[in-house]
Order: sequence, then C-alpha cells, then structure tokens
Amino acid sequence: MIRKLLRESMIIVSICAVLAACSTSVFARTEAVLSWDDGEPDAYCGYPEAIKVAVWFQAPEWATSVVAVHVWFGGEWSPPFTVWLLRASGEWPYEPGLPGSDGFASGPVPGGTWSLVSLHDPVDISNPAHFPDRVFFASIEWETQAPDGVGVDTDPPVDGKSLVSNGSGWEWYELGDLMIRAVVSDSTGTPVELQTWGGLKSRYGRSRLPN
Ligand SMILES: [Ca+2]
Ligand SMILES: [Ca+2]
Repeated sequence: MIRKLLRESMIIVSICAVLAACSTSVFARTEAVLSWDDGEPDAYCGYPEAIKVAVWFQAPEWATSVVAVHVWFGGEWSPPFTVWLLRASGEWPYEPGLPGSDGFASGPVPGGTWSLVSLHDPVDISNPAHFPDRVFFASIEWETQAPDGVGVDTDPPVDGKSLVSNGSGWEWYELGDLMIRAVVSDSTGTPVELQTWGGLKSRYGRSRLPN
C-alpha cells in the first residue's frame, strides 16, 4: 500500500515537473515596471488640484504592450477611479491625447500602498502610427472627490513627466513625480482601433473621457 502511494506520488510529481517546464517555455515573457518615483510619497495630489492625472512613459524597444498600472493613493481608501492608457497627441513635446483603449474601471483600493490594476485587455503599443516612439501616458481619473489623491515623490531627481488636469486641458506638474507606474510586456496586446471622439462620447458619455 505504502509502495503504491509512493509510486503514485512520484508520478504526480513527474507530471507537475513536465507541466512546469512546458508553462515556462510557452508562457515565458519579459516584463518591466516603468517608473519615475522612488516609492516613498512625500506629498499628495488630489481634488481640487486635479480630477485626473497622467504620467509620460516611453516603453523599451522590446515592449509591445502595457499590461498593468501601479498607483499609490493617499488616505485610507481611494475613490473609484478609471485607468486610461492615452496616446500622445501631436509631436514632441507630447501631451496626452485620445485614449488608446477603453478605460479600466477600478477601486476603491486601500491607500498608503501600491495598488496594481491589471489591464484585462493588454494595450498593444507596437504600432508606431498609434504610439509614436512607443510613447504613452498612464492616466488615473477619479469619479468622486479625492482629497488625499495620488502620492507625489518630491525627492530629486524630479523628472517632470507628470501632468494634471482639472477637466479642461492638461498642465505639466512640476512639484514632483506622481506615483503611477506602468508595466510593459513583450506579450501581444489588443490592437488599438482608431476611435473617433463621436464614437467614444456616445459609448461612455463626455464626462468620463479625458480631454
Ligand atoms: Ca520620495
Ligand atoms: Ca524622480
């Protein structure tokens, strides 16, 4: 009986080892977390200074998609919020433009720590017509007042890649680096469909769309 149990458990261990090897070879992918902050908030940026914030990123050449966003909220809990992956508008100096995908609704999440928002449909950034120079903006828009807001790293170097909006256009935020990070991957994302303002507004309503 004991010998039989041992033999069966050896078979199970062998199957698990084979499965692990297969999953490693089939699903191996490279990911990187892009960030401008040091991981320690020194201030917060929230209502009424901003109702949405964005951070500029340029993905490495090997990256083909954005798969997640990390955000640090202050206070005990964040308000409900939406994550947007925004395309650059025009040419350098880039500013946030049209959404590169649908918004990803999230929150409330605990404050005082990193929250990971996994993009259930990774956003494909490999097409230079949609994401020139692999530039994109990770944006957070909250739906109710957020007095504590998003963490700000004011320690040098302040990289000047953050923007805020009170609903009418964007301004570069110079006090520090907003604590939003982007996870890029070499896995294939969902191709971006060129969307028109009219189509987006009819789907989500004007108030939920970034400018
Ligand atoms: Ca800091
Ligand atoms: Ca910095």
